[in-house]
Amino acid sequence: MALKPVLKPVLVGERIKRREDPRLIRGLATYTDDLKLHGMLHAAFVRSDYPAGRIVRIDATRARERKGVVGVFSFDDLRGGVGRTPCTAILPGMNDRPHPLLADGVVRYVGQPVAVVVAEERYAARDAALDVEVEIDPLPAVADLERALEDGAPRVYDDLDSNVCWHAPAEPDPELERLFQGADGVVKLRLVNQRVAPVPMEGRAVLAHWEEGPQKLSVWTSTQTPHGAKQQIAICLGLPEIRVRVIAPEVGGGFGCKIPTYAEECLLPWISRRLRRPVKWAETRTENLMNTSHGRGHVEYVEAAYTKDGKVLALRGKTLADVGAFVSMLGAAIPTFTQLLAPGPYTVKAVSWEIVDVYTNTMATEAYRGAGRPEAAYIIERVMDAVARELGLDRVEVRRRNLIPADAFPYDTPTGARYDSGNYQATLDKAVQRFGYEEALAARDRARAEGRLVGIGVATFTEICGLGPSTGASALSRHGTWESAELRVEPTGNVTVMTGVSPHGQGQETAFAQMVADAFGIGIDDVTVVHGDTDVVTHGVGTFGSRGLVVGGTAVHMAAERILRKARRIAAHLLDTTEERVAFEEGSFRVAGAEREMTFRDVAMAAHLWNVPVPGEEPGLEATARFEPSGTTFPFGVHFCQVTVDRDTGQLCIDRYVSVDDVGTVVNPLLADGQRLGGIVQGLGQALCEEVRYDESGQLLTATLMDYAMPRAAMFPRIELDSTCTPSPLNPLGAKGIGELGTIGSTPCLVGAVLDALAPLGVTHLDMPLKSEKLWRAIQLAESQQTGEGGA
Ligand code: MCN
Repeated sequence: MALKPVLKPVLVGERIKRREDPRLIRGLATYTDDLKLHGMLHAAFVRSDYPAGRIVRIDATRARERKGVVGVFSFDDLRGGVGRTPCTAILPGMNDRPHPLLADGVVRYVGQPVAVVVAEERYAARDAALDVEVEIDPLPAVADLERALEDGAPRVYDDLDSNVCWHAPAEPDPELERLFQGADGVVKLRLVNQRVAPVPMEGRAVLAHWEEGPQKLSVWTSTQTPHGAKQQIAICLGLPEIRVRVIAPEVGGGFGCKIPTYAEECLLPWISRRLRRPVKWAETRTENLMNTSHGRGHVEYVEAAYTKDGKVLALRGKTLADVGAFVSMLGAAIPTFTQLLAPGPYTVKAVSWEIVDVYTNTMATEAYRGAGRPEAAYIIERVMDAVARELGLDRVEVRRRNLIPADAFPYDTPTGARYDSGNYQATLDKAVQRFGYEEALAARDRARAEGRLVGIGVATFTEICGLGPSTGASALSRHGTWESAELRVEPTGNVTVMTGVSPHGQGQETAFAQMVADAFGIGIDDVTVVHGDTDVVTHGVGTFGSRGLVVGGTAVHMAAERILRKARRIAAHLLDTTEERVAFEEGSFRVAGAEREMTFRDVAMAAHLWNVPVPGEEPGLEATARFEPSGTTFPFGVHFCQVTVDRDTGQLCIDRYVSVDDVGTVVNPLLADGQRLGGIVQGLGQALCEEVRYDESGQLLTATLMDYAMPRAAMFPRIELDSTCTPSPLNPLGAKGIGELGTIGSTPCLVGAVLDALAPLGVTHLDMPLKSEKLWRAIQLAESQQTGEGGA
C-alpha cells in the first residue's frame, strides 16, 4: 500500500493570514537596531563628499577629543588585517578591482566610507564623525554610463585603460544574420532602464560582538543571506567560519539590496574584536540612498527582425550595465539574466547579445527585485509594441502570433534557457477576457474622439526563478543553489522547521507551517518555523531569486517525507503489522482492514520514549534534507492596464490594472496575492517616478525621500488579480516562484499604455520614469509640431 502524498490540500491552498503579522503590526518584532548588549558601542561613518579624489589627509584629532569617543579608524588601521569587500560574481575575464572596506587613499563615489568613529552613544559618534577632517584632492569623475565609455572619459580606475569592467561580446551567428537578411522589417530601439533605489522600510543595520573567552564572533545583521554573510565575514577577517555566528533578526524588507555582505558588516566585527566590546551601526535614510546598492541602471540597444505577419524572428541586442564604482556581490552577473530572458515567452529563433559592464563614479548596483529579468521583459515588450505599430496590427494579436505553443514545453530558447512548463495562450485568453480588452479598446477610441488621451497597455512575460542546479549558478555567483531544511518532532508531536531561506517579508513562517501541518495531519499552531540564525540552522543559502518556496519549500517537503517514512516504520512495529499494511490518513497511521491505528502524536511520543524499541531504528523523530533543483522554473503572466494622461498637465492616472499570473501550485493564495501586489506597484513605481539621479559631476541628487520619489498608494487603482495554474515538473510541489513576478510585467505594461495614450499625437518613444513634466513636455512638443508652432 502506497504512502499517502505528503501534501494533502487541507491547509495548503488556503488563504491563511500571515502568522508574522501580529508581532509586526503590534510593534513586538525585534530588528537589529532594537538590540542592546551590555557595554555596547556605536559606530558612525565618515563618508566621501566627492565622487572621485585622492585623500590627502585624515585628521581625527578633534573627534578623538570629544566626550565618549572610544576610537576612530581609517584604512591605515585595517591595512593587512582584513580582506576586500565581499564579491562573489567575479566573472571570467572581468577587470576585477578589489574594493577596500574603508577608502585606501582614493575615493570613487559619494558616500564611500572613509573612516569610522566609535563612541559610547550613537549621537556622540555621529557628532564626532562631523569633526573628522578629511581633505580630498578632487579628480574628474564620470557618473553617466554611456559617457563613461567615451574616449577621454575620466577613468574610475586609472590603472585600467577604459571603464569597462566586463565585456561579453556577442557570439557570431550565421543563422541570425540570415534571419535579419530575409526579414520584412527591422525595428531598432534604445531603451533606458534607469537606476533605482530599493528603499526597504528598515535600512541596513549591524551589531557585532566578539567574545574573547570563547573566541566567538556573533553578528546580528539585516540580511537576506545569513549563511553567506557568515562565510564572507569569516573570509574577510581571516577567522575560522566555525567561530562566526550570524543572526538575521526581523528584517524589514530587502528587495535584493540585502543579498550582498557589505563593508560595514565586516568592519563592525573587526572593531568589536579590536575594542573587545559589542558595537552597533544602523544606517540613516540618506546613507541608505547613498551607500546601499542600487538596482537596474541599464541602457539597451536592440534590433528585432520581423515578418510582415508580425512574427519576430531574431534579436540583436546590447546591454550596457552600470555596475557603479565597484562590483557588488552579484552585480556584474545581473545582465546575464537580461540576455537569457531576452526572447521572453516568444518563439524568437535566434538571439545575439553583447554585455558591457561599466564602472562609473556611483554606488554599486546589485540585484533588485527581478534582477535582469524586468529589463529583459521591458525590451521584448517594447519590441512587440513597436512591431505592432509598424505593421498596424493589434498588440495582443502580435503577441499571440509569437507565443510559444503549450505543446512545446519543455522549451529550449536560443539563449540557452529551458522553460519548464507553460500555457501562455490560456493565460492571455483569461487576461483578455478579465480585462475586457475589446470593450476597453472601444472605450479608448471613444475617449480619443472626445480629445482625451487614454491608452491601453499589455505585457505578456516570463521570468526565471528557483535557480539551479548549482553547477550552472556557481559559475556566475559562487553560490550553491540548493536549500536546506531540518524538521524536529517533539514528543508531543509539535514540529520545529529550520529552514535555510531567510524570509524578510515574504511569509514562509506561514507557508511552511501550512505544508508541515498538512504533511503530519497536525494543526498549524503545532508548527513553528525558525530561520536566520546560523548556529541554529546550520546550513542554508538564503532568500533571493524567488527561490524560497520552490527550493526551500521542497527541502521542507523532502524532510517531512523522510519523517513520515520513519514514523510509518515505527507505527507498523507498534501496531504489530508490516509497513506495507499501514496507511497514513488524516493524521493517523491505520492498519488496512483492521481497527488498529496510531496518531502522528502517538508515534512521536513513542519515538522519543523508546520504551518499545523498534529494531533497526534510532530513537527520535527528525530529518534533514537539502534540495538541489535540477533546473529552473519559469512563471509567467499577462498584465493589462488602462491610463489617462491629462493633456494640460501631463498628470498620469492609472484607471485599471489587471494581472493574470501563473506560478503553478500556490501554497497560500493570500501570501501570493500580497507578493504580486507588492511586485506590481514596485514595477509601476519605476515606470512612474523612481529614479536615482547623479549630476554630471557625480554628486547624488536623490539622497533623501524628498528627492527620491517613491510610489504611494493613492497613485494606484484597486489592482485586479487572477491566475491560471500550470504546475512545474521540476519540484514535487509543482510550484514556481512569485516574489518578483509583479515587477517583471508591470513596467512595460504601464509604459506601453502611456505610449498608446500619446499615440494620436505621434509620440512613439519615452524613457522611464514617466513623470508628469516629461509627459507634459512630450505633449507640448508633439502638439506644437502638429500645429507648426515652437515647443515647450
Ligand atoms: N508562495 C506560494 N506559492 C507559490 C510561490 C510562493 O504560496 N507558488 C508564497 C511563499 O510561500 C512565500 C511568498 O509566496 O510566502 C514568496 O515566495 P517566493 O516566490 O518563493 O519568493 P522568496 O520567498 O524567495 O522571496 C524572494 C522574493 C524576492 S527575490 C524579492 S527581491 C522580494 C520578494 O520576494 N523582496 C521582498 N518579495 C518581498 N516581499 C517583501 N515583503 N519584502 C521584500 O524585501
